[in-house]
Amino acid sequence: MSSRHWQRRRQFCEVVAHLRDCEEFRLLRCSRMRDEDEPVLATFDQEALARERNYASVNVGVVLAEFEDRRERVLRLLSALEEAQWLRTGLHEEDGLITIESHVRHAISHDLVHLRQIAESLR
Ligand code: NI
Repeated sequence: MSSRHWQRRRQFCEVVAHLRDCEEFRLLRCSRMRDEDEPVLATFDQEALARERNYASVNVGVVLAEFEDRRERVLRLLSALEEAQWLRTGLHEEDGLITIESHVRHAISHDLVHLRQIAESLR
């Protein structure tokens, strides 16, 4: 297979691994906002994580399954929330005061950015 093929395949793996890790943080942040009063939510260094978890050489099937598992856990958490709990807050290190709701809205546009990126890499 061509080197361009491998290059695109690697990019795809990296994006999926990134989405998996974002979902892991999302789960943690949402559950902390639900359970604690205005927790401080630390940012994470995406580049460092990519190196540490070796995004470039992951098994895409495994990573997809891990993403799915975390996404499902986030959805379970969200669907169990009472309406008022959507407005529970956290203090995000970069974005300041956020709510579970605003965090989820942000997640949706983040998904779209990366979906577009994947679609383009498949052209
Ligand atoms: Ni991203």
